[in-house]
Amino acid sequence: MGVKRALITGIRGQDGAYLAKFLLEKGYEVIGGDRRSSDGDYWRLKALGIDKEVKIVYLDLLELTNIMRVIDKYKPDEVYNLAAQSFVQASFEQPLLTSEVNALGVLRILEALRVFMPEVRFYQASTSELFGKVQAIPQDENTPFYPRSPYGVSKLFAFWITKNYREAYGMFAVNGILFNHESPLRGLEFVTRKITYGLARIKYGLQDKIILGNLEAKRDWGYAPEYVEAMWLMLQADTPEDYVVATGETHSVREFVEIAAEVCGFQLVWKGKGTEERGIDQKTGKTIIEISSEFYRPAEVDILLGNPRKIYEKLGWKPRTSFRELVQIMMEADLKLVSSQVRAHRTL
Ligand code: NAP
Ligand code: G4F
Repeated sequence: MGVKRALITGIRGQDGAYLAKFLLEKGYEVIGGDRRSSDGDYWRLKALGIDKEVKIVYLDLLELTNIMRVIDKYKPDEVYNLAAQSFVQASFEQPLLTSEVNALGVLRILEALRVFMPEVRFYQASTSELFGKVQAIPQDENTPFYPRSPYGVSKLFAFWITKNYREAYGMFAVNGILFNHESPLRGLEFVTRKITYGLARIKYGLQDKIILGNLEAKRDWGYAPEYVEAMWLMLQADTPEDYVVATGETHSVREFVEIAAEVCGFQLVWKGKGTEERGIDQKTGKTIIEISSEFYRPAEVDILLGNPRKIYEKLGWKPRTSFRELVQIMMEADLKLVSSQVRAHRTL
């Protein structure tokens, strides 16, 4: 068999970059779908040293004919649909756009594949947000869904339409129900990276504090490079099935802040309650964390905790990085990043 070709939508995102690197190392030819933006900056691909190795094509999930032409032209063996409006908070502000991309966008790809390449292997980036107001703890493949945001509801449609095309047309189309996964390449709007980048900037005197929302929310946080391996494994399986991908541990936003602050060298103590609560660095007496209702969600997902037993038993996948190691990796990467930004600014 010749070189395998993979099409990754959302190539400019966190997972797109790690998956592209992983597939290139496996000898794949990687076509990266980019919806096109005015900056044209592939900083994540550059950070991984693969910006020259990925063939970039313009691919927007809003436009069916665009998707059809790309699929017909490149005829990929595997399609990984990672493109999405992926920020839950923004989905409350842009519910229609979120649904156009995350729900109908998936149907557009499936329709194009049904016409041009029904034999393809298709991965849909489903999410633990489907469990939302959780109906059981921990959550596995049999736990009923109860999404809590326009994002979650849009991904619910995507989950079921993927399953429907598998059952109706016999396509190899699967859902990876991935719990939160983070890395130094995570977007700055997500809470983990907001914390590590913000603390690094405070350390270097570039900002005074970070303003957060609900510190009690709990997430099952894993390390992104390991999660893209699970995506690939799902497409190599003998039969198309849906899998939960998680660590099996849950931690609060508060715990994340505390470990990141410790790695950063702060002595964090909490004072006050609710939106009046403050995180103070005992060494300097300065407030470095504040709370604002601006960052609370209209409907919150209080706790996510996944059970990854099925993917371990059937495909041999398991997480390798602990929660503390994850925080440490992200915090150290942001300290290095901000330090290099400060040095670059000084030499200007
Ligand atoms: P991400 O960093 O936000 O990347 C998503 C990518 O989708 C971005 O590069 C974005 O392009 C692109 N995109 C947005 N609208 C598009 C459109 N209309 N057409 C084509 N591309 C579009 O997200 P991620 O963390 O890598 O996550 C990858 C996927 O997994 C997403 O579908 C997300 O919902 C899902 N997921 C993520 C997690 C997690 O914890 N990371 C967990 C479960 C599921 P721009 O770069 O131009 O904005
Ligand atoms: O980092 P977050 O924005 O991620 P969230 O909402 O869990 O969604 C991420 O994971 C999903 C998988 O479960 C993906 F499907 C989705 O695409 C995305 O990658 O927020 C995590 C928690 C929330 O409970 C939020 O209320 O942190 C809480 N939080 C507290 N303060 C905050 C903040 N979140 C953000 N973004 N910013 C804050 O200041």
